[in-house]
Order: sequence, then structure tokens, then C-alpha cells
Amino acid sequence: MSAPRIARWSPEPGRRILVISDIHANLPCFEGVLREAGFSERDELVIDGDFLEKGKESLRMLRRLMALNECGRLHVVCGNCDDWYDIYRPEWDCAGDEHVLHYMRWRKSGLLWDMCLAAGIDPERAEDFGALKRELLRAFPAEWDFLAGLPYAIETENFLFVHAGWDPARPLAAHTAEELCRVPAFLDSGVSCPKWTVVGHWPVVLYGKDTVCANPVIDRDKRIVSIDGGCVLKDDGQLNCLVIPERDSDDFSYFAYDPFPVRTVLDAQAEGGRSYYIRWGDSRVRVLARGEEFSRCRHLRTGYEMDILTKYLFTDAAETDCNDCTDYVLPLRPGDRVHVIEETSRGYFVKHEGLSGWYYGRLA
Ligand SMILES: [Mn+2]
Repeated sequence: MSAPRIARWSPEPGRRILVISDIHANLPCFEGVLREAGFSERDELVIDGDFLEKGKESLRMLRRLMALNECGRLHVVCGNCDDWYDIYRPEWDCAGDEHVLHYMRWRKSGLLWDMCLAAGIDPERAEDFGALKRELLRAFPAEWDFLAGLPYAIETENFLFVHAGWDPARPLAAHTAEELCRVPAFLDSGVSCPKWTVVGHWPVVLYGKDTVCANPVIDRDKRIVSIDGGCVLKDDGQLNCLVIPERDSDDFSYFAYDPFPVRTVLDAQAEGGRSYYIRWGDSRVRVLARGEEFSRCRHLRTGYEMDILTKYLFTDAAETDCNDCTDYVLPLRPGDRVHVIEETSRGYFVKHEGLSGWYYGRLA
């Protein structure tokens, strides 16, 4: 594999640098967090990969970024979900890559699906991937050019923006594109960075122990900021926007946006006792008692028991897993503003300042 494209950039002094990652084709969240951050043409905007796929509007998201790019203040890093370069290369032989079509039809969304619909091709009927590729290359030349030109890392004097991570023991250019946009759980990889490295890719909630928090993780010892709030992927996800106040400042702040209604807490609630967070990759459970709304479950690896929303359970080949969930009871005071994710007969599953948990009192 050839060396990854790496872009160098000298930001103008006095400008905010806003960094957003893992939008995953969710335009309302993208516009929402830009609004929260008060984004304007005086800001620099870094998209730290994975703006496409999994959500509903990949083609519109791509075109929104292309339009922003016309203003010249946009800096986009390629993530593993934006890495369509192989498809773009006209010499690429598509034989054996029909799985791309199967994936598209399983998702019923994504860039190829959207392009088919926009070009008047029925994505359910496309059989020959090579022919489809040639047709889409012809129909969307500007879109493919934009994607093919994306760097896998953007480096400034003080910052490195890369989708997933890197190994500072090796020169940046010695990494493969695959490594830069796919390395898992970068914050747990044990490395410290010579310059501030901002990554997405790994939803930060997965770093939580017994609680679930979607806010950016700023690790000053490792000089890593991890910002993926789990937008689209998690039921309680949010889109984070990291604010770097100036090109050489690490006085970070952030904004977050999610689509949930915001309501006011009326009753005080003390923090609950022991809690657990069942998460992706370690989510196998045994259903002890299935109910219509909640089911009593035992987490197989730890033996921890909790009630899980039955709609969060999914069974595949006799094994049951669940969406990320927790039984954490949030400490709350009257007047607190919470984002309501689930309204149940027992109480509310809410998020307070990025932290997810249960609230059993009344809401205004
Ligand atoms: Mn990713």
C-alpha cells in the first residue's frame, strides 16, 4: 500500500478551529452543532473523518461539505467510512467485490445507495458492480474527485488531526492509510503524542467504566483529544464540536448537539449505587424474564443483572445481545436540564451534561 496523503496546514492566527468527527450522514445533527457553536466564516472547520455512511443522507452530507469547501475554510480528513478511493480508481478491478452491493442493499442507505437513487438507478436491481461503478463515476465526477483528494491526516505546527490514531514511535508518513483511519480504541493504546492529536472513530462512551458519557475526552498527559460522541451509532449519541480557541492554544472547550427534547427536572434525585454499562463488543446477555417493555437480563461475562428495554435486545442464531445500556441512576437537582432519550412507564432515560442515566422523578 502506498504512503497515505498527509496535508500540512498553517492556520491563520486569531481564528477558532472547530473540529467535528463521525457525523455519519446525519445532516440535522451537523447543522445543529454548527448552530450551537455559532459557526461563521471567521472560523476554521475541521471534519475529522466519517462524515459518510450509517446515517440517512450520505450524498447530501458530501455535497454540503463540498459547498462549505468553496469558502476555503474547510479541512476534511478521510475516515474509514469515507474511504471510497478504491472505487474511484478507474483501473480498479471490481471482480469479487459484489459484497459492496450486498452491504448497500442491507443498509438501504449510504453513498452508493444515494447516488443510485439520484442517478435514477434502482439500487435493489444493480447486479454488476463494475458496470454500476462506471455509471456512478460518470454521473458524479465532482463528488468522486472531492473524495479521492481527501488526506488521511492534517498536520499543523501544534496539532495533528487524524480519524482513528497513529503510533508516534514511527514517522506519520510510514503509516498506512488503513492504520490512520481504522486503529481501534486509540486512547487505550498506551501512546503519548508529541503534539496534540485529535481523533474520532472510537465512540468515547466505550471508554467509560460503569457510566456512559458522550462528551469529548481530553487527555493532557497523552496529548490526545477523542471526540466521537456516538452520533447515529448510539441510541443516546451526540455530535460533539471541539473548539480550539487559537492555532497554538490548548484551552479547549466544546459544544454538543443531539436530537432529543430538553426538559427540566422537578424533583431531586440522589445518585444510585452500583451500576454497570453494557456496551458494544461485550453485550451478550441471557434473558431471565422477558417483559413487553423491560426484560430482566444477566450480562454473560460479568454476571451483572439489570432490566433492559426489550426493544434494545436482539437475538441472532439463539444468542442475545443488546444495544448499549446502563442502569445508572443520575444525581439530579430541580432545575437541571436533561435530554430525554426514552420515556418509559418506570421513568425517563435521560442525558445530563453528556452523562446518560435514569431519572424517576417528574419533568416540567
Ligand atoms: Mn470511523
